[in-house]
Amino acid sequence: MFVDEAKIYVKGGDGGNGCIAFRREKYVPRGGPSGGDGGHGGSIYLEANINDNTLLRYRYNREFKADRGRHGEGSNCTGHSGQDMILRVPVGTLVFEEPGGATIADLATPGQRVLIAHGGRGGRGNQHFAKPWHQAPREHEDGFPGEERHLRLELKLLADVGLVGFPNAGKSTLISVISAARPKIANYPFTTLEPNLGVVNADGGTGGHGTELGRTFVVADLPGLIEGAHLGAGLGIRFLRHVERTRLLVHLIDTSDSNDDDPVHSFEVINGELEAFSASLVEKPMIVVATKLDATTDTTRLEALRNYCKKHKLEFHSVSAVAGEGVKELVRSMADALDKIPRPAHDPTLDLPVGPIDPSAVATNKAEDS
Ligand SMILES: Nc1nc2c(ncn2[C@@H]2O[C@H](COP(=O)(O)OP(=O)(O)OP(=O)(O)O)[C@@H](O)[C@H]2O)c(=O)[nH]1
Ligand SMILES: [Mg+2]
Repeated sequence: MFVDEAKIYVKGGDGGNGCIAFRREKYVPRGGPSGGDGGHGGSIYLEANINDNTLLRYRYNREFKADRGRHGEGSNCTGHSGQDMILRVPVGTLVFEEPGGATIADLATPGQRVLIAHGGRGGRGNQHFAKPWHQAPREHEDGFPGEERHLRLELKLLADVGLVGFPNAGKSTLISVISAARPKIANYPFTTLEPNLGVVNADGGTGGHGTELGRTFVVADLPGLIEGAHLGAGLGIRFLRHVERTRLLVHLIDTSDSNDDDPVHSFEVINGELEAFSASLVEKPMIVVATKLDATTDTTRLEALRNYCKKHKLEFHSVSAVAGEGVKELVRSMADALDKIPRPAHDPTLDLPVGPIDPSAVATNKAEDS
């Protein structure tokens, strides 16, 4: 199941209380205060994990509390600190504060880690309150509470190219021939219910042993759009957030004999839906692709679309994913187009300071995987 939104509650561990104690030992009269400090509470971090691609694990499990620090003890013993907790999220997860919705972090690079809930500091024991004129202090500090927060996690897949179009346009078939992705392909609308990602190599090599790796980019195959999707028709437009971060849209239109819709009208309908989701989507560079060339004997619709694109200065391709015709050229054009479009700059204000991490917590977390 693909889950791209989750709400969680996190709470750093409370600090342990400081202790009141006095040194009591034979032959040591008035041994002085010896109350140890409380341990610090564990903190909670989010970490972008390359092996996750959904927020599913936060669907049922929403509350996370880090360990508290242990209380201080006599003989100046400091309490143990609570273990830090690391929550793994897919790369591309945005973190928002609830309520208010302020953006806290954008976990866009694999392995990136941000601190989302500080553990509370441990309280000081009575040893810290001794003064020359106050040698038997009975004061101590309680531990400080851990930070608590309600957060909303939102996954926006990180892909370079987004495939959009009507259902059955051939989006999944295209991604299956240009990448290793193997989405379900079938001759009925809404075969694809959730986005699929595929890595495409533009310059030939497969990346296998002994082959040259050329330019590579990530393509996202999206569920089909229909007229009125922004009003909830079909699968709606919610999943379009996954193309918000792409740099290039590839718009597929079936101009084969089996589809007698006016391709120019289809093109405009889909563009209208993209615009209804966000104006930024229609401003993205776009390549228009007429699909199923092998099944096209009547080329009037194909030519009408070609002319329309020429008039509107849109790059146009016609391909057959099944027969392989034009696919290589299309892939190369995608790579060429991407070369010209700069990657969006990373927003440095979203880089939260990452505090020291309890190494034992990291070790435990890794051990869980193996
Ligand atoms: N002849 C021919 N058929 C194709 C070609 N590409 C796709 N098809 C067929 O068109 C149908 C729909 O293909 P999909 O790739 O599932 O279409 P889609 O755009 O992913 O559809 P949704 O997931 O429903 O949005 C399937 O029956 C494919 O076999 C092509 O190049 N030539
Ligand atoms: Mg599909």
